[in-house]
Parts: sequence; structure tokens; C-alpha cells
Amino acid sequence: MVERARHEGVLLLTLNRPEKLNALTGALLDELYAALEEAREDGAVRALLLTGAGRAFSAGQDLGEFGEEKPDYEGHLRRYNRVVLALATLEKPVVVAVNGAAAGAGMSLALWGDLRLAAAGATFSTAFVRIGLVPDSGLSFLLPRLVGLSKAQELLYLSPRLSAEEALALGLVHRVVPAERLLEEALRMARELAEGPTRALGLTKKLLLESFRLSLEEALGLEAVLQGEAGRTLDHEEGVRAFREKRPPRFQGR
Ligand code: T3D
Repeated sequence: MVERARHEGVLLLTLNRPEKLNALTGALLDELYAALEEAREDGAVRALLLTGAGRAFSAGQDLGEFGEEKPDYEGHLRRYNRVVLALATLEKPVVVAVNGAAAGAGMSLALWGDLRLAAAGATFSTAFVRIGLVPDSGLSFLLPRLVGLSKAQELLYLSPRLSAEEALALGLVHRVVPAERLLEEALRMARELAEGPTRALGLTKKLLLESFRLSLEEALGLEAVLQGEAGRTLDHEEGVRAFREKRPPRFQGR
């Protein structure tokens, strides 16, 4: 259900239930979590790329998973939440290639990518209120921060189906590319990041996430601490040396 492939320093994860529009089940979420934790531990993985197989990125929670049973969503959400936390706290860049529809928690997962590309035909819908649910998988946290409160209100209360171009205009994605070039472009971007100073990129990601909860004084303090850490990396040494020698740097992610 979650396919793994290595492209040098990039780990490509593909949500692979195309016959169900990659709808999310407990089993799929557990596989995704395991893959993310492996990526965290594996020093050879310098960047992650997440996409979906078939015509959708993900239709969100599989609405058939619980059959006629009354679902225990509060319990089930623990599985979503640990995936979201794994993505958000992975100190490696995450590129998401949205190949088709991203709805509900599928949209949430897509937005947790640090850099997000969409195929020209991709669509985005928050979907939750349409089935009487509240936003989850961190969407209530992330969406207002990405698009502002006013737009988040519209997207969450009315749940319009946004085109890739509309998502681009709102800043939900960074690039829109023709469907046939999506994976190639996303891999190119992930490789570029993987060849970069990935410790510094990971620490930058941490600073951005932490900025949501810190005062200015605290943010300045954390910048100083993490700059200290980045300043001790071989990549910083190499970056400065390469600058002086007027050549491209060769970063190692340490
Ligand atoms: O803890 C918890 O578990 C709660 C967590 C909740 C998190 C959530 O994600 S809640 C939101 C769940 N997702 C949705 O409500 C989205 C529902 N789907 C859609 O809005 C649309 O299907 C799409 C925008 C994703 C795609 O639209 P389209 O027009 O390309 O396809 P379609 O015709 O609507 O769907 C095709 C088939 O996929 C269809 O089945 P059929 O009629 O061919 O047998 C449809 O029922 C099925 N499908 C689509 N989404 C889901 C699904 N089956 C199960 N679960 C789905 N989420």
C-alpha cells in the first residue's frame, strides 16, 4: 500500500491503493508511519518525495473502512496524528507531488510537504464538513497559516473543489506542472534538496514549525542555538570554502 523506491538520496513513497483513490486506512497509515520513521533513521535518505498512484493523490479517510460500525474516530486519529508529527518533525526536506485529487486528510497530508508540486489536473478539497466532520490531520493548524484565516474559513466551511491553478494562486502549492512531467519535476526538486546542506534544511524546517508557538525572544534564542549547530557542520565549512574558491559546493548532509 505504500511503495518505497530509492533514487540516490531521495526516498520516494507512493500511496498505492489506486483502485480506492489511495483512500487512507489504518493499515496504510501504519505503513506510511513506518516508512517515515525509517527515513528518519536512515542517514542515506536526505530527502523524501511523497506521491500517489493512479488518478488521485488521496481521497482521505476510506469511508468504507468501518462498514456499518460506529467509528471510534478519536482513537483512530492517533494513527493520523503520528503520521503528521512524523512528517512535520522529520528534519529532512519533504517534497509532495500531488498527482490528482487530494481530499480531506489526503489534502492535509499533501500540505505537510515542505515543497509541494501539483499536476495540472490535480484538485484540492477540504471535504470534512461535507460529511459532518471537523478538519483533522493538522489542517485546522496549517491551513490558516498557509492561506490566512479568512481563506481558511471559506475552504473549511464551504469546501470548494480547487483546481491546481487556484491552489497555486493561494500558495497551497509552489508549482503546477503538466501531469506527464510531475514525477520527473518532483524528483528533480527532491534530488536538488537531497544534494543540499540537508542538516541546515532540516533545522530550518524546525525553526519554521517552532515559530508558530514561540515569542520573538524565544524564536531569536532558538535561531541562535540552531545556527550554532549548523555552524558546526561540515556542510557550512564546505559552503564557505566553495564560495571562496568560486566553485559549486559538495554538501554531505553533516
Ligand atoms: O479518524 C478518522 O478516521 C476520521 C478521519 C477523517 C479524515 C478524512 O479524510 S474525512 C474526508 C474523507 N474524504 C472525503 O470525504 C472525500 C470523498 N471523495 C471525494 O470527495 C471525491 O471522491 C474525490 C474529490 C476524492 C474524487 O472525486 P472524483 O469525481 O474524481 O471521483 P468519485 O466519482 O467521487 O469517486 C470515485 C470512486 O471512489 C467512487 O466509488 P464508485 O462509485 O466508483 O464505486 C467513490 O465512492 C470512491 N471514493 C472516493 N472517495 C472515497 C471513496 N471511497 C472510500 N473513501 C473515500 N474517501
